[in-house]
Amino acid sequence: MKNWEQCWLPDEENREECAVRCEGFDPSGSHRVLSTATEELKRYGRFPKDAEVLIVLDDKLPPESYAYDSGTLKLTVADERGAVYGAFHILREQKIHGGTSPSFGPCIPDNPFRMLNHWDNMDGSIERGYAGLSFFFKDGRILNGDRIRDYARLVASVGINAVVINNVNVKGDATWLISDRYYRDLSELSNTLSLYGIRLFLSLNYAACMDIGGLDNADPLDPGVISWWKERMKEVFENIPNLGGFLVKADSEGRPGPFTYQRTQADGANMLAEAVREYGGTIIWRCFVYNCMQDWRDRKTDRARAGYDNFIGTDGDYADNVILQIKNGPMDFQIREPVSPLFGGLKKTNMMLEVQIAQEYTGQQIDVCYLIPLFKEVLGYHTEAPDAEGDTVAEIIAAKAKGHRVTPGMSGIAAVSNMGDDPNWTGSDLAQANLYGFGRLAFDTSLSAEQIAREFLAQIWPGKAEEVLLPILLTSRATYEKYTVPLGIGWMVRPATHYGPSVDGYEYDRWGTYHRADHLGVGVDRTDAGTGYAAQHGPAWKKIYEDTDACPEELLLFFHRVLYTDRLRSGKTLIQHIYDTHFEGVSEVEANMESIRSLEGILPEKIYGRIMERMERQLYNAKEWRDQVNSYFFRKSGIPDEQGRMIY
Ligand code: GCV
Repeated sequence: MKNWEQCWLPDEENREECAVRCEGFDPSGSHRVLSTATEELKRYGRFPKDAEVLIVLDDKLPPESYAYDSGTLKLTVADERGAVYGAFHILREQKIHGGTSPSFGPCIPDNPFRMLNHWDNMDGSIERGYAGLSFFFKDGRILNGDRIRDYARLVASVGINAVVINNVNVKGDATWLISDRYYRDLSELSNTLSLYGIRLFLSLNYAACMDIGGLDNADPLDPGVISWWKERMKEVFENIPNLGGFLVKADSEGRPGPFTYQRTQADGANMLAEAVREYGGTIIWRCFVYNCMQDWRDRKTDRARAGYDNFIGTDGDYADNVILQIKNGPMDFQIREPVSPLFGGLKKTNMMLEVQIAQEYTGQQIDVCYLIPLFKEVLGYHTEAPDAEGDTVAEIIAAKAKGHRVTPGMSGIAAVSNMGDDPNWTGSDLAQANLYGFGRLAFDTSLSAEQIAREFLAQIWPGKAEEVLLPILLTSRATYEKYTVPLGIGWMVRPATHYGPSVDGYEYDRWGTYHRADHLGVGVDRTDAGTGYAAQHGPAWKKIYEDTDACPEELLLFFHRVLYTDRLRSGKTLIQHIYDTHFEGVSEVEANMESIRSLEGILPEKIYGRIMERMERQLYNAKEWRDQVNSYFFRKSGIPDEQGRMIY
């Protein structure tokens, strides 16, 4: 008996299996992925009695794509992965439309890489995990079996084609993943993933040549280091089938990297890329490189600048099997940030967008926070200028942008996973929408946040529950933002855990995360007169961001220091805006709780209970945020709330 759920996937029903015939595939191949697709259709598909579904290979279609003709029950596919995605698409439509699927397609994935990054540690814990423990690792061992198979099925059903199973902070046992201690288990795990067309990636310790190789340095230009990696990669790729390559966090938050040897990030990435080239391997190199030992007194150093400053000079220096993975914003997955200026800045480098569906700073899968609206904003952002063409982040990561030279197939989107071994995979039932939505959006960036939410709800809780939950999901990001951090300034979270308010929690610390509030105002000047960050966005955006009247208001405090008495576009003073939004945020959570109460007896009891339990915690959290933020600014400014509400 499995103690985990199937989320949006169809339940197996006792019905006659349909027949599935495949045409055009090489008869001598083993076709494991194709068999997965046919199995899914046979076991879960709903077709007329005695019907036969036909899967036809069409090599004119772009990789991984598919189309379905419901009249003839013909699924035309580019390859075996296309068959899996096509099969799941049919099942999804059948579930939504009460048993029948319309024709669709051709459906062509926008992004070559559609990836999940798990931050799982080998002891079973998960860095920033809010849904239980790891299902990949336990006590230094690798797990396999039904749960992994169901994981692969679940994520492949929304189009995920690559996963990194271990934390980017690679220490201890995890460094040994590239050694014979783990080859056998990794190879089994990789085989399971490959059934659903998913490539396995591992996070790599840049200093493995020292930590497990016994070398005295990790200089990427040192011949001894180069040959150690070459030999090790040969062994690794020979022993682990279906291995796609490696994700590397170097020179970041205490992790080793090429800077120690006065080499560039490109030197480090290229050295590894050469070692994996022969095996078709890819090196995904993160741009999250900044000084985490900053002095809070220093107002010139700006963490927001760091990614761009560290990487822009290396544009064009990377091997064609390197992809730079860039977080959506220049800081760290805050509820509101500008889009990283690296996307527009790098013109000759393969790039991948990194988002986080683990809700580290956005409510930790306790508070409802549907993140697809945020991801849509990032994808739709014009990197050159608001009215430019062919320059959005979506176009850049799909290798379709003007003026960007990239290697075909070497770009895409990755999300830091929100999954764990909780029965519902994501702790919060509503957080499943972020997992579902990320996959769907990565495949088709033109889908709207609302379409995705509707699709998700229609499969999992249709009818009245869908009606009630849809507006809650769609407004949840705005609600969360209202009761937490105002106007893009970020942080104000409790250090270490990152859940709950602590306005000055990071203010006098070393992490480069300051709001600079005093008795007159709050915000960071990132114009040329301040840290100069705005200029990284190029002339058109610099002009907008530097002008307080033109700057998107939701980012005002990210770019400017503003006085509490300054008026916003609404006519309200900044301080009144802070008070009002915090009261509104809490009221919205209360209203959401009330609407969810109407689902008692409609949602399955277990799910209703789980959702309400989290809503209560969210309400408590929202009140803490409201009262701590409002009191903090009242005490700093001495300005009372115009409406005389309770501020402590
Ligand atoms: C895995 C933030 C998180 C860290 C995380 C890091 C990263 O700093 O708090 O837990 O480390 O980002 O993305 O590497």
